[in-house]
Amino acid sequence: MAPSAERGSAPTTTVTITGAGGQIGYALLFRIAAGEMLGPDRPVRLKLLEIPQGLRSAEGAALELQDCAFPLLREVDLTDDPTVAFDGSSIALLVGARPRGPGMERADLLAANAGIFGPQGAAINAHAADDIRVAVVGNPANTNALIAAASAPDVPPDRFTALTRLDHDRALGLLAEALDAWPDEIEGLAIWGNHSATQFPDVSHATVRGERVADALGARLGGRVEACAWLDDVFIPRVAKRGAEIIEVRGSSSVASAANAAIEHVRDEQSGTAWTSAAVISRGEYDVPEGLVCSFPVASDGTGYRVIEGLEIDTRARTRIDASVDELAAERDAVRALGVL
Ligand code: NAX
Repeated sequence: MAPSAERGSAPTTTVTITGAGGQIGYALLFRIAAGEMLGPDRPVRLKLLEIPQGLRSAEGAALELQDCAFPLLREVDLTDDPTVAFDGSSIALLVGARPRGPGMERADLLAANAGIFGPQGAAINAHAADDIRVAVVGNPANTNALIAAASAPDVPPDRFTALTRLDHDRALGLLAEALDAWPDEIEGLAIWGNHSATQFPDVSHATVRGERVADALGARLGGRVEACAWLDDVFIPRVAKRGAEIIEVRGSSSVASAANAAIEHVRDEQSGTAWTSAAVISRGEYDVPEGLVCSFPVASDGTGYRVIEGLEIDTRARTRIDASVDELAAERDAVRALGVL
């Protein structure tokens, strides 16, 4: 117990992080405690959930948090019990997940993660605060979010989202490099579909310094045909496979960039944004079947992500979106076949 958990006038926000003893957890905790996710005027109470084998590592992180003497950090609790971890939680970052082991089929992976995200959804349903918002990072993120939401029938489904912000930021970074621009000079980029190799990083509505990205690329690469070829053959596969590229070069998976994207995802949902990408539960927008957790271009007025509607989708984009949505539907069907949904 902290000496004076309710010190100061601003109410303390309880943030739960699962998998807190892992790599992304370690990259997240200090930035959240420093106020980079919720802002410099919102004190936080961190609740760290781990499996028993991960508790020691989370405990070490908690000691380091204490050593930072963050003024906004009111309390740090560690537990391996989801009912304790989500008690009173207003924001939950579900990072811990079961990775694919050797010889594991997709159905085994989905089943193993259903065994994590189902009980966590149920614990959120029973114990979280009324204003709970859940962001799923652990893979397969979209379907894990679907399972958690289905296990929390009393929580509005739109409170559950999954992270495709890292894909969005990867696309922005690579496009900025190709256009010799700053990332914040590019607007209107979107990630559609699944956080997987089938995702569709879409520049068809994007502009750079007010000029259509397609035109700017054409001017740099020698024409529209060349620009389309670069998008299809270089940009889209490189964004979709960036995680594998990082593993190959760095020798381990994306960590700091994933934590950064998770912080931006929650920050923008809470403080508002006119345009970014996030996976949200489809209400049938753009003919994506209702109930799938699909990445769309989204906006937030501070009360949650909403799909930006009314964008024109050409046949090329439609084919790519459909391929990724088909994969999401197959994942949902596989989970249904396990009797989880
Ligand atoms: P680590 O293996 O370093 O950490 C995962 C932690 O989760 C471990 O400490 C483990 O003990 C814990 N854990 C496992 N089951 C748990 C449970 N039931 N309850 C609580 N904790 C549990 O992985 P890390 O590099 O941190 O990655 C975490 C997840 O993020 C992985 O599933 C990874 O695939 C996913 N990613 C998602 C990204 C996205 O954009 N959506 C990008 C980065 C990352 O690949």
